[in-house]
Amino acid sequence: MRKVLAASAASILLSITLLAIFRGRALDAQPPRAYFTDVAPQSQFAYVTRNDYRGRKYFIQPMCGGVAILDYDNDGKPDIFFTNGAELPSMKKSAAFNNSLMRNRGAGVFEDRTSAAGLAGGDIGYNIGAASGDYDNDGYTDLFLANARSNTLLHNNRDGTFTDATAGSGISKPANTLSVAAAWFDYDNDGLPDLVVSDYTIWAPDTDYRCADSLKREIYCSPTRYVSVPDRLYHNLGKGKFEDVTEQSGLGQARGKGMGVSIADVNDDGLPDIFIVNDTERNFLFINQGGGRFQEQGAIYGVSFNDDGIAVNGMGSDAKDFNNDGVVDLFYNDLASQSTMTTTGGKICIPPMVMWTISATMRSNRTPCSVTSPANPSPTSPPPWVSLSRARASIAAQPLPT
Ligand SMILES: [Ca+2]
Ligand SMILES: [Ca+2]
Ligand SMILES: [Ca+2]
Ligand SMILES: [Ca+2]
Repeated sequence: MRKVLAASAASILLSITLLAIFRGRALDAQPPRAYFTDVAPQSQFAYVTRNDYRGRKYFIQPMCGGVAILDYDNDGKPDIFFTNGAELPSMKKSAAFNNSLMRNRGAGVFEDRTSAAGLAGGDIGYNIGAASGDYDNDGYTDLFLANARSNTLLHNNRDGTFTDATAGSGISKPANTLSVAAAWFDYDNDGLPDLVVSDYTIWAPDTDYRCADSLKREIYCSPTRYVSVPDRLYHNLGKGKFEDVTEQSGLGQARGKGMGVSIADVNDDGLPDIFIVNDTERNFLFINQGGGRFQEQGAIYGVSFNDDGIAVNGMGSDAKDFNNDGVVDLFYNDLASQSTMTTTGGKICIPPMVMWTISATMRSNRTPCSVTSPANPSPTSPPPWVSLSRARASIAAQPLPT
């Protein structure tokens, strides 16, 4: 009975939420329904995400497969870069593990320019995350790859090719640090994009733990088996040189298992702040104090834990003003159990699209976010709502029951 009541309450809540959405659009002409068509067959995608799972479970396999969107050739059409894994345990990047650069030719067609851009192969190990940014302000977007082993800085040569510019750049890290994601942002507003990298643990194939369930089936070990590490911040000195300012900036004082990175000025003081989601540990919100210093204030802003006070398996994240109230919101994903969006105004709520996928019993004690009409909606075009798309999965010895 309790379950039925909970489900009913959830249905009512959803109805209210949907009413709130449509009320904001009532005076608009019927907006086009958002939908997607799979246009991949129009292009010749050779890329396949490969984590090299061949019966032996290495801890990093589930982390494989990052993506960056960048217009690398400045033709006005955004191109796509995918990362890929490497052979395990050798970490060798044979052709099957190439990353992929797909050039946008328009009309939904992409061409594979990985080899032409000089991005095939290379002894760059197991690549996980990718972040695009024009770090040398030459007008062409460059790439950073967050890797197991050394990270990689790829300079855009302005002729359709890239050069590995890692050596001598100062972008280094303690040996065997497992990096997952990164973001370019100018934390000191000096005009030079700086780099923050989320780091997860210390890991190498030969120190990979092996774990089994009660039936002695091999499983991926819990993240708690691995040590936590600080995320790293690199100050851009210009001319392709960076200084690791992890310790003096304050980031080094917080140790976690970093996954998704989002940049936003959450307190509207003109200084960009850093949100880093951690796997099985509290999330970090590094508030920019100016002068190159950050303070971790996730608890003060209510984003350290989910709204049940739990440190979840934080995965990806994003920062956008989803309800058009002029204040940036933070979103993060965990494994296939729940998700939380927290507004920076201190109000904790769940966006309506996320509520659909939370179990009925959990929905009943959560609050839907208020949804307001965007400022000055155009009568002829859909309002500028941001959209949220997310992918979730879980890790299990056997397939999850449907
Ligand atoms: Ca392009
Ligand atoms: Ca550049
Ligand atoms: Ca800077
Ligand atoms: Ca700020």
